[in-house]
Amino acid sequence: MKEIFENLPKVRYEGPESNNPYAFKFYDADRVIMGKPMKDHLRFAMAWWHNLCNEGSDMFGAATGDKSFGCIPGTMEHAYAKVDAGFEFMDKLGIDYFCFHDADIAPQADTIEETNRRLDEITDYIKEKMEKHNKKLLWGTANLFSSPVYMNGAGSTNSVDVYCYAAAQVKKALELTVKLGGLGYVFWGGREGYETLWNTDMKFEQENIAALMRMAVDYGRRIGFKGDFYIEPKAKEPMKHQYDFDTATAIGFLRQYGLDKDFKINVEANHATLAGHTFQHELRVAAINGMLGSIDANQGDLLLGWDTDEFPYNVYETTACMYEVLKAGGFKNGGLNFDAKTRRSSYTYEDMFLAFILGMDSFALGLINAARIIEDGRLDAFIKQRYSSFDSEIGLRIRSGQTTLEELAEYAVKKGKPPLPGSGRQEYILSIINQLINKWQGLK
Ligand code: XUL
Ligand code: CO
Repeated sequence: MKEIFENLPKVRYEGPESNNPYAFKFYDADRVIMGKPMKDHLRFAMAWWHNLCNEGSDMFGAATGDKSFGCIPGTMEHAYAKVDAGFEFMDKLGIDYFCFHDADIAPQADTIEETNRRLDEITDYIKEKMEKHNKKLLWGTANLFSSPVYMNGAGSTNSVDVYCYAAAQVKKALELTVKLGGLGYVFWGGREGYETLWNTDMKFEQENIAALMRMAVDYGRRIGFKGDFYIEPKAKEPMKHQYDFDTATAIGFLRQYGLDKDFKINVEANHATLAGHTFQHELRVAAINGMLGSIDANQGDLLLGWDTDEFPYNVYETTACMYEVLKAGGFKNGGLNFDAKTRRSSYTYEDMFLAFILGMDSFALGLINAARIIEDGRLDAFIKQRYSSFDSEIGLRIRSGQTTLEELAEYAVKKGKPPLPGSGRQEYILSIINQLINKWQGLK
């Protein structure tokens, strides 16, 4: 088979001193960190849509890149070429996982039957390639937002015909996910939200979304899907307000409709900042609720109010992310999916490689730093000490729910006005992080 990225090499680790643009400076797949190889901590995935489909068009201008891979777009020949390109790309970058929407892998036809036939055909080929190249499906999903019929959402639509059309797509996408041994299935509520409340029955729409998810869980489990379902929260864009605004909102929704046993959260960095949170905040909320499932690894631009989906380069952020992941016990079914695209002006095949090298090295650094912060122990010790007044008799009674407001009030009267609760030492804590982030032990 003809190589597609023929002038681009297999990317290898050369270490922090290397000036080779096509080498990893920090991602050393087999290097063991806290008892596990880097690749097993990070579980990098390629997003089919950005890497193999997106050509850089935006609201103001046409595509700058070319992902035709020598074929006519919209044909099955093109779909096959994308598979070849994707697997060659993953091999060359050393990426073990991928994620896709139904609409990314085969052109959609006018009828559901023909679309599904095409999906069956292309997934036969993807399956064959997965076995040959030893790649795995991190998660699958259905694109329930691009078609004009989804202008008012899929689960949240006002049209029962559109709702059923969406159900047909979810059913098929689940079947494909199972066929390819997928570890997860994502619901990103692209247009599940509203533009104005003056024409919207919010309760009705949310009940319908929950019902669609319930049916997906029932069907998925019936056909043998053992992985995790995910909600991927996003505050806005494309809708003015999306129902899965942030992790806390999504968890509340899952609990309200009894979906919390089957669903976890797929946290996306850029979506966190769109909700006015840090990436770390979203990860922590998911983790403390036992719902940190998977991550869409990208980065937003705080000066821009939209989903720029940049390749992550902010090592402080990747450090915070990997700290949360390590503290939560690491990924089980999830991983780091680069839901990221090269800038419109970075339109060549070379840029695709350089972007992944940037992202993978940024997360490798994040992992190294996070492990160092945990192994250093000063943060944990400080946090333990900070709450240590709760180790007292009354504190333990509060923690175990064995006290009353009256008892606490009596205690307070006896003790009198308390002293200040102790310094949070924020500046000191941040200086420890800086010290550890800049300490390249084990790296020349
Ligand atoms: C959009 C987004 C999606 C989901 C999958 O902002 O993140 O690509 O990850 O539908
Ligand atoms: Co995403």
